[in-house]
Amino acid sequence: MKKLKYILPILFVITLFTSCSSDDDDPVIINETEGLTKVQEFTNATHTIEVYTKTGKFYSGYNDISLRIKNNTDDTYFENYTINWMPIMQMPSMSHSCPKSGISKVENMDTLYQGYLVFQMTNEDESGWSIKFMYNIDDTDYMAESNIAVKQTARQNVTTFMGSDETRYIISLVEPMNPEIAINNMKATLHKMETMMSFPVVEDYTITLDPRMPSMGNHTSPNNTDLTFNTSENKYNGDLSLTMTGYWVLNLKLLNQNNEVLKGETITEDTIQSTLYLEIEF
Ligand SMILES: [Cu+2]
Repeated sequence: MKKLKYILPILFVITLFTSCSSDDDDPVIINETEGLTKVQEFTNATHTIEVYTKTGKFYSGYNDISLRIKNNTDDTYFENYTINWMPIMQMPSMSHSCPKSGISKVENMDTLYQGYLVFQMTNEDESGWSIKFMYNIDDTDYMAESNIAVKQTARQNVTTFMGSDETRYIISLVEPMNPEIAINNMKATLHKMETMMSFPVVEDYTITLDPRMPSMGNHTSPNNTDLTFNTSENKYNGDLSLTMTGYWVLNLKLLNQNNEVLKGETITEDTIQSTLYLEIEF
């Protein structure tokens, strides 16, 4: 009995040690959808595409979207395939798509794929949009399609506008999602509307930033920086300084590669808001 007293703790320590080691042959089980909430499933005869976001909903503006494809016959998830999507908004007289990324596998994950969509508008009852997925598993093409619900956000986190170059652009707010009283890392997307169905990323422009609080004499904040294009993220990055909680207007100007202003105005005593802006309230 005395011996057992010592052997048990030793065994326990050995177990701890072996279960913590990450040898290649024992698979580390991670929940790949942790922190995500399923929005809906797209089902066809053979597969179920599970679509996830952080909130479990689609919103107007920028949406990070994750997905995985389940085999309906044995409930396993596929690890290698190619997939693309076509979001469509059906309007009374015409239909159009929206800015979108490609869909690629999340680094260090087996089953989870990721991309983004920017819904530039939505109907009050959340209707109008659908997504069609086209994908290929082991040299066979498949398709799954469904209507989706897109909620309108309270504040303007996306804006569609005509530039002075007669091109229609879309800017969406990516970050901060949870603004703080601090210098926030601001990210935005910039796409142009080439056709109703094609919205390529616009590179190497500049988006100037002047955040203001209309309720408090339209004061600004120190240490903001303009947004410039980041090649690795394919988005625009800058610093957004927020000195207090409340409602802020992020006044913007869009400049092309020659620094010509395509849209927006400098804030002065007479011009209290740019015609190009986003909103934040926190
Ligand atoms: Cu529309």
